Amino acid sequence: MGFLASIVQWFGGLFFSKTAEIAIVGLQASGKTSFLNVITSGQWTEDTVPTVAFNFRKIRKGNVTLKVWDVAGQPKFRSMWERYCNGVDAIVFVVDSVDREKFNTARFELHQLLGQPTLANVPLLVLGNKSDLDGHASVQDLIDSLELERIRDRSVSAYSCSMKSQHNLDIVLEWLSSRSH
Ligand SMILES: Nc1nc2c(ncn2[C@@H]2O[C@H](COP(=O)(O)OP(=O)(O)OP(=O)(O)O)[C@@H](O)[C@H]2O)c(=O)[nH]1
Ligand SMILES: [Mg+2]
Repeated sequence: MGFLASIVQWFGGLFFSKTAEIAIVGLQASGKTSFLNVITSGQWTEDTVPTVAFNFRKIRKGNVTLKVWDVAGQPKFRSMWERYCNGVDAIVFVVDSVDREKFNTARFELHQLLGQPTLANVPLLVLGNKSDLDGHASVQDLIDSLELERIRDRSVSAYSCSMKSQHNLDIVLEWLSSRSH
């Protein structure tokens, strides 16, 4: 890149930097905190502990700043999801795509959340996590099991991914960055 171009880009980063605020929700042990750790540090760590309440981080990617709320997934914390999702640019709903016994609960909690009038129209990204493990559900399985076709008042995207192998995380980060303004 030429000197002038790099100066222009540097100023562009200062003056045209954009922000997206994101809330990550989903059942316990689906991999929300692992996601936050991987996008913050680029590193996979096995030893997460169940989140109490929430984690918050600001992450800079190029000229986009992501403000990320990672909200706890255990039943006693789920009534807090709406509060953290209120006013964000996107909701990320993480599912353990191997733990099929929990798909019904995941569907219930997802539709319950999206039914909140305060969250109307907020774009949704569904992540079927743990694609590194055998027997994981496909994206189509998730669309069917979570009844994503029923959601008509907002844009919905779904990807299969793995925090451990970082499968599809580039696409996911691009999707999040594209919510910035
Ligand atoms: N194999 C595999 N394991 C994963 C992956 N992502 C997360 N895990 C594991 O799943 C478990 C739960 O991960 P967390 O990130 O703590 O889950 P969480 O959704 O934040 O859970 P809560 O904070 O309780 O809501 C941990 O043992 C992780 O190591 C993945 O992509 N592949
Ligand atoms: Mg967590």
